Amino acid sequence: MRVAVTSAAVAAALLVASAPAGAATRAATTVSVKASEFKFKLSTSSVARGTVKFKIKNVGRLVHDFRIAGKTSKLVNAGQSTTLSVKFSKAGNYKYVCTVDGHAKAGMKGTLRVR
Ligand SMILES: [Cu+2]
Repeated sequence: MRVAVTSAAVAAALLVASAPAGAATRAATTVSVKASEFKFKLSTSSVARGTVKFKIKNVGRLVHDFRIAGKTSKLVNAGQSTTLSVKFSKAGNYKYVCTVDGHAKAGMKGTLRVR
């Protein structure tokens, strides 16, 4: 009897655990990115695998962009926003930078963890 109850509990736990993972692969994750001189501020430092929609807002005064996993957003003027959708099919650490000359070196870079 105890064995039966335990395996039912395990089965229920597995069902609960698998549901959010399935949902995560379907719905895109949104990450807000604030760009300024000379740093990025992301709303999260790690995301689940799948499509991530970066909502990039330039809260600084110079023009900036956002590059990750071989994809680069368009240049964003001060006060403007853009989006960049990137599909991450493998877990790992992905470096991001601003490609404007000298900006990454000045601090506009970081790492996003995909789990
Ligand atoms: Cu920049």
